[in-house]
Amino acid sequence: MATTGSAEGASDSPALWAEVRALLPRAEEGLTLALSGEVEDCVLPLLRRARSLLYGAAGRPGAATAAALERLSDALRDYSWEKLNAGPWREVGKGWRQVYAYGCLFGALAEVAAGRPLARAVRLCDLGLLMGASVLDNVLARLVRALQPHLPRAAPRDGARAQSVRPEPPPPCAVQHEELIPHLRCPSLEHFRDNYLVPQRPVVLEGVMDHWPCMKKWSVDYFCQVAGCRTVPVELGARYTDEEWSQQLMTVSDFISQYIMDEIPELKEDISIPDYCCLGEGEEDDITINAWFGPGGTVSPLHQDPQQNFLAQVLGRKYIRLYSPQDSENLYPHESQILHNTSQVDVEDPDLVKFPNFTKAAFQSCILMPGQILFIPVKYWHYVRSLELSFSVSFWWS
Ligand SMILES: O=C(O)CCC(=O)C(=O)O
Repeated sequence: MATTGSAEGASDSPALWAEVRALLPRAEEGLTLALSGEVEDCVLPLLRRARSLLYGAAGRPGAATAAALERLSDALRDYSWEKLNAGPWREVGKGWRQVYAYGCLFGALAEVAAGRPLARAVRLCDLGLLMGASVLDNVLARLVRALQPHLPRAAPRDGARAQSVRPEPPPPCAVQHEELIPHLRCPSLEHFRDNYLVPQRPVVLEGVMDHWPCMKKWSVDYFCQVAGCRTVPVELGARYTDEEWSQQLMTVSDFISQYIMDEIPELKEDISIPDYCCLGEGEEDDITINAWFGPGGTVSPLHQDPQQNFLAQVLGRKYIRLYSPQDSENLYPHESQILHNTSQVDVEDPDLVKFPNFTKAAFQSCILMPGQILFIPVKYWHYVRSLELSFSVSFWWS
């Protein structure tokens, strides 16, 4: 139930504090502050001090306690931020990421305790989720979930009505002189396994996602309403191989308003894991679900991934080309470790002087329409260009 009092959703309510406080262990000893990696000794007293401030207050902490908690949060976040940015990400110790998550947690709690608008508390939780490592049974995810209903829902964009009726998708544009990826309507599990999964052949699946709520609900206005205040990583640039490509953290609203005109549970409730994933060997929890949201013209350069992929198209159309892993040599992968899964060739405008063997590589293509799911076998090279504003969901499974 929303108890918001300001445009940004105020937290000035004892009931909200009680709800938030209930997410933490009851007793101070329960909040062990255990870290799964070494950190410098000077950090532990700060963590312990923040914990005792939280548990020292009988009810909602007063203004002075909230301010002290905020200062400790700033110190913990500043210090661990340095460590997070000191070298390659894979070398950052988990302990430092947990310290950052604790810093964000204490900061978000200080915001709620101080009765301030909740947007900053939500931002701190998102930063902790993105850059930190899980603490206290993923308390940041639980906290953001508790705060979100108290935020006001963003109004639809200027002059736009929330779209309840989705526009008819534009007719498919023809892919000429190209070998088309076969299309199939709801094949049985056995048929899919024997003819596509086992021989590792791509296929576009139709009718499989018709019943997913996202097919009726998702629109740009819906994203603004449900997730407008959430912070997500955004890739800036037409393609990640470009020099000027970069990543930035920003809110969904800012992204949508700046660029169209990243772990959001409400949107996940509107999709289903395709039944075909049960043919894999991994557990359902091991499936990685990613959302791909971007304006027309966004390109994912030709690359390969180490898992099977179902790419489900919800909004807009995408032009997709697939090349078999057997053609890898003709696709000129980058030599650097970080980009070795990405081709150097600009697929739709290849430099054949530099990459003469590229013409030897055979490919299949399709225009993926809303409601269709493309099966991309393990390590199949894929190139994707959005033909208009597009939202897709990928499921990486093994
Ligand atoms: O849709 C896209 O732009 C890229 C999708 C992709 O690369 C993937 O699902 O692995």
